[in-house]
Amino acid sequence: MVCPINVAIRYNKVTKRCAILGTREHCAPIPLLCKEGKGEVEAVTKTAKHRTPWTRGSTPPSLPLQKGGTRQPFLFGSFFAISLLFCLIAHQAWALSQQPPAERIALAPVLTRGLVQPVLIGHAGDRSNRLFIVEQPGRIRILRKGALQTSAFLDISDRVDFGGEMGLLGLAFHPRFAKNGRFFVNYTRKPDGATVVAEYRISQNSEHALRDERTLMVIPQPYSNHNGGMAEFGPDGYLYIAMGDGGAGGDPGNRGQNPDTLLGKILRIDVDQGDPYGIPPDNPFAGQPDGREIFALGFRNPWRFSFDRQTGRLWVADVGQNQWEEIDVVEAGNNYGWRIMEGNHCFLPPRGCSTTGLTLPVAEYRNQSPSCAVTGGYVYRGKRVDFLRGTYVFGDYCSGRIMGLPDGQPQVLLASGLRISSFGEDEAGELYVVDHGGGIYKITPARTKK
Ligand SMILES: [Ca+2]
Repeated sequence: MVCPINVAIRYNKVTKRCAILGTREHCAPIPLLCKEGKGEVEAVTKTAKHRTPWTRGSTPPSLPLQKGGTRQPFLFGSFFAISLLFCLIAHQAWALSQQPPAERIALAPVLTRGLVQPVLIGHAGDRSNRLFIVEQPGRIRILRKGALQTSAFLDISDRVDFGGEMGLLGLAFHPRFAKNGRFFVNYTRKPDGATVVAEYRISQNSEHALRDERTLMVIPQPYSNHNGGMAEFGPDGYLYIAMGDGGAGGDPGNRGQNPDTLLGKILRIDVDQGDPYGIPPDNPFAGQPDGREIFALGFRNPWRFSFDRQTGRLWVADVGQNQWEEIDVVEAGNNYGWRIMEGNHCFLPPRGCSTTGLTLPVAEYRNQSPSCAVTGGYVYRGKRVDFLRGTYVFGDYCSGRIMGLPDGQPQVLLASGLRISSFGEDEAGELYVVDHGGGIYKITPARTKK
């Protein structure tokens, strides 16, 4: 039996030991080197092949720390010795090929003034080459050929409860927007702070939308934070919506795990059927009285998600609580763990949690200062940055680090210094970074130093 495994090894500053903390399959962990970076610990995640099944629940081996920065693993019998040797060689080769996180991308300013707290950028798929920017207070602006149009495409700031994590948070254009002019927004409403998912349409002038709203969903929010916010159409033509766990800290109502509430979930609805919408027949709880809109569960605050335009895969970045920011590849019916787990780690209970039935992240990083919250991005499918093609690109709101996930391990591509509220694609698949302070930047290749 050959079973693929993902091994996460981390150096614990308290115990001064490296520990193998998780595997994604029922396979044995393989020891690798554990590295302590400058002021923080780097997570090392690798996929490897192993022939020995591992019983879930058995104690994972740990690696002692030696002074001088090199940590040598224990040997666990002859098999592990051979595995270890193989892995050390493999890891060294891998480490050489993944040379330090050089700044391999650059940012070209597209717009640095005129925007108020932008939280999203995207295109309408109508071949107009326009970019649509969502301002959190409740406006959608049009950017055409680098120029911001003075009057808003849509202004619903009178309906939007804005502040903190509340506001106009999501925008999704219907896959046939060019023909039907329909688009959808996700916002926090006045005066009660509930989440609204609503449909709008363009007017006869394609630069302006009508303010008439068709409300699809109203979801009460028990606290002002963790409103999720993203809305986007999948390759299946259904509208996907990100809902946070309702807020406070630690998900006090255990909403992420409760299939009877829409909080703490990724939802999926059919905006072309039903009134006000239909339920896709293959939604996991389609036949139940509650939770029929649920596509996947166990999320804390999945602020941003995207579909890989080539593979259709759904990438969700779920903002962590105290320690771990995570990236998930999301499939129908899966449970992504919150609040039982934060990333790959038990949250409640803090130790010995059962991971049965849970899907662990494809990557995680610590949210120690200067990092604080993951901002989900996109799998790069553009043409300008060769080496980035096929890589999931994301960032951290506080540190401003733009990271890639070339091999399951977060790698810093650029320390941007921006407050990254979102990423976004243009029609050609080029990537943009949104600075919450009021800027839009395009990701370009780094200039070669001479
Ligand atoms: Ca999770």
